[in-house]
Amino acid sequence: MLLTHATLATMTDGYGLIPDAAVALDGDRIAWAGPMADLPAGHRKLPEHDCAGRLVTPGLIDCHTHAVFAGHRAVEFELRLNGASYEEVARAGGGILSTVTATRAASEDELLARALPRVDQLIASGATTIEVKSGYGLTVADELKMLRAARRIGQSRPATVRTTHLAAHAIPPEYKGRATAYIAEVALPSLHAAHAEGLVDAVDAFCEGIAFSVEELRPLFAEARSLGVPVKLHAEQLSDLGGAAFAAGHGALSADHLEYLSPEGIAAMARAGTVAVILPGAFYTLRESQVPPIAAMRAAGVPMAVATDLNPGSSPLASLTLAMNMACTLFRLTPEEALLGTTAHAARALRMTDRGRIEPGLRADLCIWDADHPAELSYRIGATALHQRIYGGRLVA
Ligand code: DI6
Ligand code: FE
Repeated sequence: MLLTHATLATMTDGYGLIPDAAVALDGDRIAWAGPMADLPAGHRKLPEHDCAGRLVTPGLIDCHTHAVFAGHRAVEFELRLNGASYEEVARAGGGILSTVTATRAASEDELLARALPRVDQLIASGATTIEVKSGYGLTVADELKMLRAARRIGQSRPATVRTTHLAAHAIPPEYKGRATAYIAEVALPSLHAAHAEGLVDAVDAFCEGIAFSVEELRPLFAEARSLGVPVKLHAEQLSDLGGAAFAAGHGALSADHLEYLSPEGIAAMARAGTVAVILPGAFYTLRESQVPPIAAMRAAGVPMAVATDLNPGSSPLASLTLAMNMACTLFRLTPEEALLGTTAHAARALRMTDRGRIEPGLRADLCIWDADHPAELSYRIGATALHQRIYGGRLVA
């Protein structure tokens, strides 16, 4: 296929804008991209798809979601707006553990069926690659069930799914006060079993006062390293526990959230090349007031990605373009940084070197937008300007 008359944002150097451009696709790969006037004769005979001046970008990448879960937390949302505190909600059986209870009770098929409509919303906002974490099972069997359901999303939809083991997300009631035992008896065995089944693209954990400390996570990250699996970390979301520096010390692909990131954490991430994944949906939902240190990360050259954090508690957000809008308005990212955050930098956060930019040899995952400038993707609130996606070289909805 040959895309013609595209306004191309290659994302190779900032936006990497090319007006009146062509993109030649060969199977599931990009064969050539550049100005129409320079199109090599060999590509001119390909079946043509006229973009009529529309913006064409790499397919968007959501590098942080918890899209597999059962139940919802809308009632808890309402209780909080009627004055209940987060603690009261938790005592009444709400909070993250209510999602764990619902997820344990659901079958793998049910989890898949509930995840697909959410994934369809992400796809409708331009996603072609989606990362999905476990972390609501918290037993060996239930973590495996979540990861198997997550893997099947990629077989059911035209999108690539990366699965992340997040057994160290919360401490279930049966391990209350025994975080170290939980890591030894559930997190490590579930990692081994899931890795043996080919279900683990990365290992993640929640480093926080209400979850796990750096010391408690050491054995998990050591095991991930010995299995050759990359790590990432939910770090500095609600407080500064030194999680980002700990993760960077393990060569982490990313550290995520980062509202309370310290200058030492920034320096460690810059040294290790760890991507900062910015999650404005959780900031917004929790009415957080501490903004991540965007200017300092920018100055230190830390690459920033933007993701939805799609989950039932802190971020029921299923639009990547809305996440980009929030990153700009709430965190002062530029629209160019926001789009790098859902393309080139998101690919890096997933260690996927074959996507996120429009360049010969990379995967032909593209979005065609009803827009003529890439800033429009971040500028609109909620409405999506997606015209069509191309996934693996094929036009798809
Ligand atoms: N940080 C979050 O914001 C989510 N997980 C995490 O580690 C919250 C997940 C939930 O509330 O269900
Ligand atoms: Fe998260």
